[in-house]
Amino acid sequence: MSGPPVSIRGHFPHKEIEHYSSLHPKARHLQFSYGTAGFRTLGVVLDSVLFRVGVLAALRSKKLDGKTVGVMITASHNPEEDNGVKLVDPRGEMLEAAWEAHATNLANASNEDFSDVLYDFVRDSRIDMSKPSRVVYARDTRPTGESLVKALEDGLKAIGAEGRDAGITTTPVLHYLVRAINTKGTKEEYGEDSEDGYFQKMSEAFRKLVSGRPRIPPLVIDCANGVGAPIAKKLAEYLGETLPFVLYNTDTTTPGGLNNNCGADYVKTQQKPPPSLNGVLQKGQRACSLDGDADRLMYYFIDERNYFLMLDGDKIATLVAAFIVDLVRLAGLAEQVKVGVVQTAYANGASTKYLADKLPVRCTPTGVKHLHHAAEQFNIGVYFEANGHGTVLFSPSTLEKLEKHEPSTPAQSTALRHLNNLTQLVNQTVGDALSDMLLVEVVLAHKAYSAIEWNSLYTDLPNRLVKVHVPNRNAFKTEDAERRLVSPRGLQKKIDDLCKRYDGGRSFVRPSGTEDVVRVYAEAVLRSQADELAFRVAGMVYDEAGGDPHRRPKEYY
Ligand code: G16
Repeated sequence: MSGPPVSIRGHFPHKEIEHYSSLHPKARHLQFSYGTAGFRTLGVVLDSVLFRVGVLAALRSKKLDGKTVGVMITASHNPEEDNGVKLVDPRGEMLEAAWEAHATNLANASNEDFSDVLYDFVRDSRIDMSKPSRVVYARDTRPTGESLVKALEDGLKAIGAEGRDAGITTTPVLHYLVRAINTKGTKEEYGEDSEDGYFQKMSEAFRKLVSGRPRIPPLVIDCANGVGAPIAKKLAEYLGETLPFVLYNTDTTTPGGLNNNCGADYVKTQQKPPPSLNGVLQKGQRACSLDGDADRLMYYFIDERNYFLMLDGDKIATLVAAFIVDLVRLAGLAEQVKVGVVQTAYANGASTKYLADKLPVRCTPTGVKHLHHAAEQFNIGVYFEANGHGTVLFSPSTLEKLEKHEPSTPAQSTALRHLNNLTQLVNQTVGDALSDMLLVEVVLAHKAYSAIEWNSLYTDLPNRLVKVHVPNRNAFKTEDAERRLVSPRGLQKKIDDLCKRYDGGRSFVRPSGTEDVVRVYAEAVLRSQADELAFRVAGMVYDEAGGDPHRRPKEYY
């Protein structure tokens, strides 16, 4: 007879938990929430969260029969004073959604209750405490990272988990390591479980894919003064002359430099190159920006008229998806392998139109975790957020097809070889700026496209992204993949009415999951109209949220 379990299996380490927990007390007034990409706030207030995340990661591993779970300490695109932490499941994907709520509950338990709340969680989740527990963790270059690692390690000690410190590295490397560790020795082996294995796998695939093509001109890379800098330097050694890099914003030690006036988010939101690249870029020269943990990528160039043109996540998705569709057709697999694209509401309307004429396109809420799951529904799923976060997923059955398919012509055989190499080049665990960058360079080399030709595939609708600081962003709730507001009541109707007054006008509002702001997006046929629409909607949001009229930002109409 099986009823609800009255006690847990194995030993629950009450004493150790109470001891270590007392070293990492939670401040009473703070509340934490596992958002778009884990916990993210000021680094100095995260000590208790990191300890508890260590405990949770250790338990997640036990729940998954001792598989290795990952923990990444980063706040990615946020300013340097912020930090954050997210968990990575055994295949290198984001933490299962149901556990996000557990993470939030545990992070908010009072110091007195923590041990009991944890005991109840272990019992209710039927976690067998006698199972092994393994966690691999890494951090970016933020100054608060070092002490947060210590807090995390205390969480692992409290449960008796085996920890592996992957040091200072990028988020995508950590995701790669998690999958590589868990697939080691299986037929799905993902690669050697080390940073060297990551570089080897990517650079070998890249060399094969560009072999026989004309020499690639140097690429300017803005490393956001973050962990992308040392990792890009190492990658440069593996690539040698195959793809020369010119690295900028590589200073990871001067306080305040991270993501400051540089990086992918700066470029995307300011719609201009980092000031440090002024006068550096030749007309037509390709440049790109990484973000603070190198999981986002933004390309751009200066055209003949000296205009700045941005090749964002949407442009990357269209370039890559069209290339893959061609290869699938050339390999003789068009009937068996279906390619689809996943975007969010931030995708430029022109990109969606361009893609939807050729391929199935899906829209999900913001957050890689949502796009990733939607992309898994395709044989080959290309997913990118406009902010430059994305990758390509090849389903297990597609990988098998690509391996077993018998080409009937030399052209089919070449296309098939390229596809197989792409599966090695792409980091399929998560968006990866460096892997995506190599992917873009491969496509440009194959198509013999310059940045100008790439950009001319379609013309972006002018758009504007505005951050609005409000007293309580949680008052804003959305539906329909975040395209419509359900609360505050009545605001969506006002936005709809306003949009009708602009040719091609589209705008939506959603609370950020990584910053304490509400985001407003707007696009229209004319640049001036897109700007006006964005700032008008931002003004409405500000007023609706009860923002102080004296602090109403000036540029809002
Ligand atoms: C994270 C997520 C992305 C998301 C971004 C912004 O990126 O991984 O999927 O687009 O936050 O989210 P929000 O608009 O909710 O703040 P990153 O690069 O900061 O880890």
